[in-house]
Amino acid sequence: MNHDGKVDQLDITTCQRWYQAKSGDSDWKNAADCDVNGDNKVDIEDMIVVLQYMFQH
Ligand SMILES: [Ca+2]
Repeated sequence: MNHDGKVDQLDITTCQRWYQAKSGDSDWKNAADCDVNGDNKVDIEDMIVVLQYMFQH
């Protein structure tokens, strides 16, 4: 998410900043990194995916 090659607490923090951003927002280009499931919005589902990823690795 922050392009350091791993998922960690910093990514959670970054994505919380973009929480509820969606495709079409002026800053979507940045927020899109946090749309990990690719449904064109950043919501709780993306947070869950990130959290699961973090705990699995
Ligand atoms: Ca999403």
